[in-house]
Amino acid sequence: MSSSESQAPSDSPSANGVETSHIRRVVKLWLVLSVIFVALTFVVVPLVNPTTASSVAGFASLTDLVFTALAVPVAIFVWVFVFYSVVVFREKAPVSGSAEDLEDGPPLDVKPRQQIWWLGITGALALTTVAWGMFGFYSQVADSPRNPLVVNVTGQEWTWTYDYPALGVQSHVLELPRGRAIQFRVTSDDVLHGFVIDALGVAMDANPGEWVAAPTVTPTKIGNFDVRCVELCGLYHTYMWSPVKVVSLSGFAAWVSANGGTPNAISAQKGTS
Ligand SMILES: [Cu+2]
Repeated sequence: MSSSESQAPSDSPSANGVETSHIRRVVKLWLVLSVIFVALTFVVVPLVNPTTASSVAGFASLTDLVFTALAVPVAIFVWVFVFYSVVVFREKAPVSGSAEDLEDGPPLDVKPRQQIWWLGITGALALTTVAWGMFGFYSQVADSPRNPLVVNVTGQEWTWTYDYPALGVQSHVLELPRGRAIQFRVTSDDVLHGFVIDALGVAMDANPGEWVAAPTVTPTKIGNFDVRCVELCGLYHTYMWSPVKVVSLSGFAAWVSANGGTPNAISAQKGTS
């Protein structure tokens, strides 16, 4: 006898009672696991996030934390439903005979209340993430200093080239002064690359034939960080993992001089060229 034969028809009061008790159990499981894992999120995410070493990196880190905390209950909701269904509604007796011996469960009823909740909650979550990103981007644009030091970044298989047009310097190593607003403009010479410096909260596409400019970013910590390419761009893609050095203003001026540039322009750049 299959399990569905022992159940009452779906519109009977006892079937509704059984359904309600299943839903209650699933919701309880979901709530308990969500509380545990959201709490864990607040412990683990700050540990695995990169150091925040720029004016915008803090917002990037906070976004990671908030979006993970929002996503965890959604993921647990799906997993709890799947595992509960697999365990509780499994066909327990070994299947014998033809496929016609197996019966389908009762069809699902349309429940407008559940649909409204479902659409309301998922819609609100989606709109929250959109609004979060829009306000974050707007505040970064609005806060951008007027007179950034422009760094033109070109990705090519398989290296990055950095051009500081105001300083007359070109380099394959990215060197930046602490406390000076930087504007990256990014392009590619060949295929798609992705220019990412986690510690500075910078992530931009490098598209062939197109320059992309981002809001300014001001390095706030002296140290060595990493640039990585986040588009699989060919055989030596990993070669595009390269160092970023954030140094003091005077150290940066010395580096510009050593590379044949004009350090006087570091703070004097007007507009962009
Ligand atoms: Cu690449």
